[in-house]
Amino acid sequence: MRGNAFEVPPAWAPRDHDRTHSPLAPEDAMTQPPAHQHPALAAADPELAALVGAEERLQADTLRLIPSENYVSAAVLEASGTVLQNKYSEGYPGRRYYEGQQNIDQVERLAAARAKALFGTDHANVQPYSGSPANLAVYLAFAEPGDTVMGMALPMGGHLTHGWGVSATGKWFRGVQYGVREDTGLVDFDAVRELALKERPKLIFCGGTALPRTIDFAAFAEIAREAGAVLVADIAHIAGLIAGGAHPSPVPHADVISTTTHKTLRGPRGAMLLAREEHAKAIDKAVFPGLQGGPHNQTTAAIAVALHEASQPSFRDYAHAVVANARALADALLARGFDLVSGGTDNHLILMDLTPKDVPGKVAAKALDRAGIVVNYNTVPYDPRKPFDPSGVRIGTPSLTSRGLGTAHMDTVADWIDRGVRAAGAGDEDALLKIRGEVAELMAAFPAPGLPTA
Ligand code: DSN
Repeated sequence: MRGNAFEVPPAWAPRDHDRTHSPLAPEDAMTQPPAHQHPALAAADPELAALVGAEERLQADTLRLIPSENYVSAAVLEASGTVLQNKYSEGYPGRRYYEGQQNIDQVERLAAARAKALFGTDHANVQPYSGSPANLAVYLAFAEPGDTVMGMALPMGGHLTHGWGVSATGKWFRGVQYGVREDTGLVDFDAVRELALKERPKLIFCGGTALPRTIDFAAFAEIAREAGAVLVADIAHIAGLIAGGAHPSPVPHADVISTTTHKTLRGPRGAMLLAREEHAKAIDKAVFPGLQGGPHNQTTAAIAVALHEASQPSFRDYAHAVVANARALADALLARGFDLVSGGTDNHLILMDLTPKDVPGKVAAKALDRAGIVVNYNTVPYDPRKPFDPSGVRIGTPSLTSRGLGTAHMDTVADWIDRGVRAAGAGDEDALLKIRGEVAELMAAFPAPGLPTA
């Protein structure tokens, strides 16, 4: 199967011949391969360089379906590997504890200004190291140890840091948890309201890690208001969809917005906290000096680049294509008898319950990995199995969309998943190997952003 057997890749994914024969539009520069193959690294540490090279090949050859992953652009990669990483800059622009901030202050101001403009918020803190520290900063800003906090239960699709028991947020605070209805897989807002009014939490988190449906921020905001709670929208998974207009924004509804920058937003591994002006001081104080030391300036720079890319018209196309691909893939899986939590998807993510297929999620995930299809095993709501050996598999379309695959490819992807899961059940390694070859052939026709093309 070659790329030309399918629909033409969209504008954000120019093919090799485009690069050779036509000048790149500025927004297409993001798809250029890195200018070098890590020559300094190869000379200094061949063992490590070989591992990086192997990872580059793995990311090039496989169909990456983990919904929280993506391919960053060459520009984001370059920014995150700059000498900005040599600099300490505890504090905030204009208020640092170290000298020599002439450039760093501008980098951080640029990143924060771009975040505010893209999401339409009063305030942006771009220093959190990643999503979990960002969320912990929110606790520090608004709650005291022992206070009640409320979030979606982890096995229902929430996140560890939303007050789940094994996390510091569930040990140092009193976490109360809501879920989804067993019959629909959707949030039961009557139950959420009842719990919030009974428990009167300081914080209510909405959002999570395995939610295939649109988050009703307005409904959560109304409940938070009634309960006197601060509403925190954790948009880590869907930040890119929101930026691209493919999911409603929490900005008019949430007091604080927490997000990582490396999922659908397609930036470096990092995070941001966005807030109304009234909460700006509390958030900043909680991040530094409350929780962190010096920000990772090379990451801040790469976040700025990613935010610039996400403000381009082509990123809107990307965000909508991610959702269109996920819907097409969900339909193709349903047609093959797969049981999808909530019956489908509104966003980038699909959660499959493999119980009717009689294959445990972990067995399926590991078999698909051998077939060149990278997914993660996942609990499904009301899962009778344990989290380390659950019933489900979680997939998503951000990465394949970054490579330029479109809705016309989703039947093929569903077919591979179907054959892979059946091969997993039957222990048919030859079938998995055959799929791996087909996957590699299609992937070769759709070079990934940021990866060498050789
Ligand atoms: N680890 C992330 C995910 O995969 O969804 C959440 O933090």
